[in-house]
Order: sequence, then C-alpha cells, then structure tokens
Amino acid sequence: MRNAREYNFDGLVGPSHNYAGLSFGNVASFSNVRSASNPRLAALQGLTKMRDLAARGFAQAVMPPQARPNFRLLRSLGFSGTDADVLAQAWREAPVILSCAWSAAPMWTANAATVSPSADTRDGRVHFTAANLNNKLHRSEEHAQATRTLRAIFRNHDHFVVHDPLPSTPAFGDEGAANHTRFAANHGAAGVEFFVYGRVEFDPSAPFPKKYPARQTLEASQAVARLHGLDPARTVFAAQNPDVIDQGVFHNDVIAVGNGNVLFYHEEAFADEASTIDALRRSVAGVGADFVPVRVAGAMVPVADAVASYLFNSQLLTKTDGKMALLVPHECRENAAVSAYLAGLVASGGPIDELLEFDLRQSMRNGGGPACLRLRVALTDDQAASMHQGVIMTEALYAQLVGWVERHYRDRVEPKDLADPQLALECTAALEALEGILGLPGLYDLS
Ligand code: SUG
Repeated sequence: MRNAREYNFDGLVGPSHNYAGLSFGNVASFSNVRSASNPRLAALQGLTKMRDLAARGFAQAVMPPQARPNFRLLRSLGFSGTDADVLAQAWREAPVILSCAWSAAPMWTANAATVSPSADTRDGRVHFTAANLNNKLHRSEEHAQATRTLRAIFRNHDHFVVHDPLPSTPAFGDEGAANHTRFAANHGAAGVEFFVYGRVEFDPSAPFPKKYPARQTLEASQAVARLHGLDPARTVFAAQNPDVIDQGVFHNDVIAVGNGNVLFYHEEAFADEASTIDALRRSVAGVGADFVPVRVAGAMVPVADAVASYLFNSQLLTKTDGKMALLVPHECRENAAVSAYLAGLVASGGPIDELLEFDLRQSMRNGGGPACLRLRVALTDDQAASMHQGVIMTEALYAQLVGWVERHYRDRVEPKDLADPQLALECTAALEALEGILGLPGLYDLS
C-alpha cells in the first residue's frame, strides 16, 4: 500500500456561465431556462469551496474552464462571416445552438473523465478517459479540450495515460466520473471500481427510462474498464433504476456517492438494490475492506427531495481521524426532510460525523452540485509531484484567481448577451490571462 491522497480537481466556472435550459432530464437546468446568471459570483462560490477545502488540509486543485463561444461548432453548422456575423446570424436563426456554443458546462468536471488510480490498473499508471458526453449537443465537444487539459496537467507518461474519448455514438454514451466511484481501504490501496449505467445498447430487453434520456451505457462503462486495465474481479457494473432517471436523476451522482469503504445512497438508486449491494460487499471484501452501505429510505427522504436538495451530490471526504465529512449545498438545509435526515446522520455514530455546507447556488441552478464540480484523482506522492504544480490550490493561487475573476467576469449574463461580440472578446482575454496564472501556455487554441 502506497501513500496516496485524493485530489479534487474543481472546475473553475467560466466567464460565460449562463442558464440556457439545455439539459432535458435535468430538472434545475429546465426550471431556470433563460434566467439571468452571475458568472462572477458563480466563479467566486466555486473558488471559496476550493480554498476552504485546501485550508482544511484536503488535496485540492483547479481545472481550467473551456474557451467560449465555440466558434468551431457554430461555423461547422453553417454560420459564417466575421465572428460578430456568426453570433448575429446564430442569434437570429438558431438561438438554442448559440447557447450551446456558449455553454459553461465544463465547470462540472465530474463529467470531464473517468479516472482509475494506479492501485487499480494493470500497468500501475493512473488512467483517464475523457467522457464523450454525446447525449447533449452543448457538452458533446467538451472532450477535445478536456483531453488537452488533462494531457497538459498529467504529462508524465511514466505515471499517467490520458485515453481518447470513446466513439461518439449512442452505444457508447459516456458521462465520466458522474457514474463511477471506487471503494478501498484508503486512497492508496487496491480498490473496487463501481460503474453505474442507465441503458444497455445491445440488449433491447434491458430496462430503460421512458421519459428522460439515460446518458450512460453499459457498453461505455465496460470499454472504459478495459482501456484502464481494471481487474474484472475488482470491477462492479450496476444498472441505475430507470424510474429515478425519469424523476430527474440524470447522473448516478445525483442519488449516490461513494468514498473509502462507504456508499451513501438512496434505496431507489439501483435497478436491483440487493444484488448491487451484495456484489459490492463481496468485491470490497476481496480488497480487504469492510463495505459500509449507508442507505437512505424513501420514507425519510423521497426521491423528489433528493433531487431538489442534491443531498447525494455531496462530497464525502475522509478526514485525518478516519471519519468522514459530508459536504452539502445550502439547499439541503432548506429542505425539511433532508435537513432532519442529516441531523440524525451525523449524530448516528456512523462513519459520517460532520457536515460542511456551501453556497453553490449559481451552479445548483443549472443542476450542478458540489460533487458535479469536482473530479477525483487519487495520486501517490510521486505522481502528485510529477503533475503540473500550477493548478494546485494554495492561498496564493486563490488570491490570484479571485483577482482574475474580478477583472474579467461580468456579474450578469442574459440570453441576449450571447449575441454580443464584446463578451466573446472578454472571454478570450480572460483565458489568455489564465494561461499565465496557471503556468500553462498554449493550454487553449485561441487562434
Ligand atoms: O450535464 N447541466 C449539466 C449538469 C451536470 C451535473 N454533473 C453531474 N451530475 N456530475 C448537465 O446536465 C445545464 C446547462 C444549461 O442548461 O445551460 C447543464 O449542462
């Protein structure tokens, strides 16, 4: 067992954060469509979470935003002329496509990739596969910059492999770590990787949701496990309950979160709860850990409350005393059922004995809670020392990034602003400056 820590790579909210209602099946995204956003506040809320976790001694890093608007997408769809012409034409003829080109969705880095730590992989390297996110137009091109960013941060081939995304076709719908977690005695020990899928492409008899799309397929999860060289005896695949997808659980991380030997989940999360828990218990015993399911009954917290409050889209963090803290959004306190449940949870004498609460409302209004905002990367000390150091959160980086946000971000973006060529220029200037702050020249193709 090697000394390892889990780094949370939080997405830095981009300067074009906006509410476009692009994610059918994501209740918050649909409810807040076309309302005004506050990119500056959104970025500062995210940075506060990063800074506070770093200050508490958790390993914290930042994942840069992506370049917006995506002119390549707009031009590939026939909008032409100068950049200003492209924006004006798209605004006139296809405002939804225009919002897709401006989407700030890469802030939810849980969807950037699936990550397997070296303790789980055949070649002893950390494996990443950028998610193709092919279910939604506005997310379907994120993988290009995500791959480029991961390769810039994790450059050392002795330690890291960043795979290309899976083929971008419905059979391989892949939403990254939002449907993946791992269990292990500690972050450096051999673990069990757990993949949850919503649909099986090549088995028409498998259950699927009727109302909302299932974004992750079994075939995609299996392909990622193969690419990463995972041991089949330490890999568990489970079907998500299609009925909860139809209630707004568009990713499994809206209804379950795992950490260490603990799975915190809602009783309705999986299509077959008993066999899923049994498979995990056996597999986790195989790596020498005692699996601890923390099951939340629907009588305590109905699925609708879980979706509204994002109770399960929380971060479960192991503290130095071995106990765990649950990091939840403010919305959990505002929901009576959830708030009562949480008070009982931390007093129960179980593995979770502390609540951390953050205001992430700007992100929550688009259906992105604390867990969506971070990509977990467990790294040994050697691996951590060999990744790019400029993204590690420190007080100094925090101060620089706050200054940068205050200089470059607007405090209000409404739908009509997406036609404004000046906003595009501001976004480019912001990213040019960010390359310097993070020490990653050439991170973006800003030509
Ligand atoms: O893919 N929302 C994102 C939220 C992603 C949350 N991530 C996790 N659960 N890990 C999505 O649905 C909304 C964009 C808009 O409507 O403007 C959006 O893309």
